[in-house]
Amino acid sequence: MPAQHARIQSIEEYEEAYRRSTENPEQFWADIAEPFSWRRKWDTILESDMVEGHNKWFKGAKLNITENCLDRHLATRGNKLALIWEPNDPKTRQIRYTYRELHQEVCKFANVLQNNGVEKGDRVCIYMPMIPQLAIAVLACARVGAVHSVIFAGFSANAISDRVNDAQASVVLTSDGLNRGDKQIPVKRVVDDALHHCPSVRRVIVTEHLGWPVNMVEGRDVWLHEELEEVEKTSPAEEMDAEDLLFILYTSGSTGKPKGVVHTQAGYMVWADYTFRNVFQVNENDVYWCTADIGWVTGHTYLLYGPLLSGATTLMFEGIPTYPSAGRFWEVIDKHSVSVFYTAPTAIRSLMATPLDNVLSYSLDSLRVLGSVGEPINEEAWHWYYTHVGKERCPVVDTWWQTETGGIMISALAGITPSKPARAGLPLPGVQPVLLSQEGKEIEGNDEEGYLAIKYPWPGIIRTTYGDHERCRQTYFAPYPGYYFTGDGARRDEEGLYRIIGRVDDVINVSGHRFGTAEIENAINQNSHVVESAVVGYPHDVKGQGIYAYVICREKISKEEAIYVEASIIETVVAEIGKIARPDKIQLVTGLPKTRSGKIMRRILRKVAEGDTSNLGDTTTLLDPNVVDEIIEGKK
Ligand code: 6R9
Repeated sequence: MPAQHARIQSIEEYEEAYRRSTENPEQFWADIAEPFSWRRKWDTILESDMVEGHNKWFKGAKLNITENCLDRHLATRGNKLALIWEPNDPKTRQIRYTYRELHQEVCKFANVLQNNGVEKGDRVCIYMPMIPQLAIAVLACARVGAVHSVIFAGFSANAISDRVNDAQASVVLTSDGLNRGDKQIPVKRVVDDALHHCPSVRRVIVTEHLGWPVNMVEGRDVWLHEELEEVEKTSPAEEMDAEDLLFILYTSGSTGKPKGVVHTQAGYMVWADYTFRNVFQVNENDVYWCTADIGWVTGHTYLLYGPLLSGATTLMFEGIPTYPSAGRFWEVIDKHSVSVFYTAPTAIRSLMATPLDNVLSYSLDSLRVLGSVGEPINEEAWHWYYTHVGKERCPVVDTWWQTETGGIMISALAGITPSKPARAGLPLPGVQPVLLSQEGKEIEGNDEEGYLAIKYPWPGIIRTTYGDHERCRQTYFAPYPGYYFTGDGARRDEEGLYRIIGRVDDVINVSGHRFGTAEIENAINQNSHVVESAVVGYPHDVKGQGIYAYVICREKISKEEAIYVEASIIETVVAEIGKIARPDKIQLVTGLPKTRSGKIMRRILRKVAEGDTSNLGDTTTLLDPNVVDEIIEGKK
């Protein structure tokens, strides 16, 4: 029998765990799952069809994930800090919750949800800033068995209504407003706009945060603090089946609208906990800080579920890295003695661009482990992070994973398996990565490159795309039947460590946020000036990739008019998706390089956007090769 939630502690233990996870995966995961708190154990460990994309883990088991995040810890960790909340403005009050207090807050919120008619299986959309009530709301949904769908609070009203309608949510949780650096944003107003087009929503529960007056719709909207006045302090957790839905999280792909990635109860729980514990090597006294917003998958798995499942202390930050100064991250680390810090390369690069004193004036003594996620970390950023933040004594874990994988797939285990600049490293136990050729043949050996796919299911694998399993099958399982296809290209270096190269599909990664080029084009095309557009990514010093849009307008636009037209296009994208998808460069063109069959040759557009026009490759299949010269001349 393995020890309670044992952790891999040496390279030999890693190798042994990896071997066991491939030789007998079912026994391996049964052992890992054993110490959780189950209302009923499973009948089978895994039922899998990797051609159709049907995977069921721990079938027949019954549980509630919040009993594992909270109740299970009360006896031994009741007075331990579970959640530390650091506000946007360092001069205002931080808030701390012990496990006992967080448990009570979640129970109270769960009772509010039930008093407002939320039942097991209902979808609840959450559009909230990074305040404690967001974390509590997510857990409260899980406690009552509602499916949470968190929408990042930077998305526009249109993006919200698309997501609310796709999930047919009956309840929306929001706040009056949010702080972002020196700005304040009226969140409730955005929700009100969105809900004009959402007939399924019958209740909106509003958290007071800024104390702003908001419009409350009679019969639909209620204040959280008023609802909390009358509720009980305890709430029995709903008993869930292993494969009941836990959450939906929308993410962009190469075609169509964002899709609702679905994760379920037991597999996600086991995967979140296992990966968190082993990658970050968190100890009982650590203070762990993941800077991601709960609106993204990193916030779900590694700010909330992973740390709480492991009984760790997790820090939640409302603000941004540059407010009130570019030393804010480092100040928070010193203030709370953060020992494990997990952030994104884009944040590191933006801070690298500021004077070094911003980081050197903090001690950062408490740090022990550093993590990176969201996009490839370039060597320069890796070295800066390792040297100036980690003082060359903290291992850097470069964690590769995706919304669809639920948790970390390829990464060093801090201080145990090799960590090298620009390498995610070795796969976690349970993960069987392969490199495929375009034809789908497995590429053997090291020092090779190919499409990254996973050949065996792991507990956190995507279960479906909400309401449309065919889309899930088409996107992830049909490209190479029998494999989960990641959409990323990768290289296995001489030592067998994986290096992620980037997307091989029409997805771009801007500051760690995924967008489909088609999604941004659709938004641009909503603008009344626009006939057609083509969007590509290009290398950007801070964001990783920037958004470059080529746009054909209806009428001829003079140089003077162009400024206004471009501003209007940006406005349209902000309204359709949100500020995070704003194009960095817009080039008005009269034509796009198309083949005779009408396909846009994006390869050429990418080259021009990169500023590399020396070798555009074969352009003989173009309908009108002159278009290319015009585009090169007009490059921004
Ligand atoms: C967790 C998360 C997933 C895509 C993924 C890949 C890129 C994430 C990375 C990385 C290189 C890393 N990505 N982590 N690329 N090294 N350590 O980011 O999920 O938002 O779904 O994005 O991000 O391209 O396919 P998600």
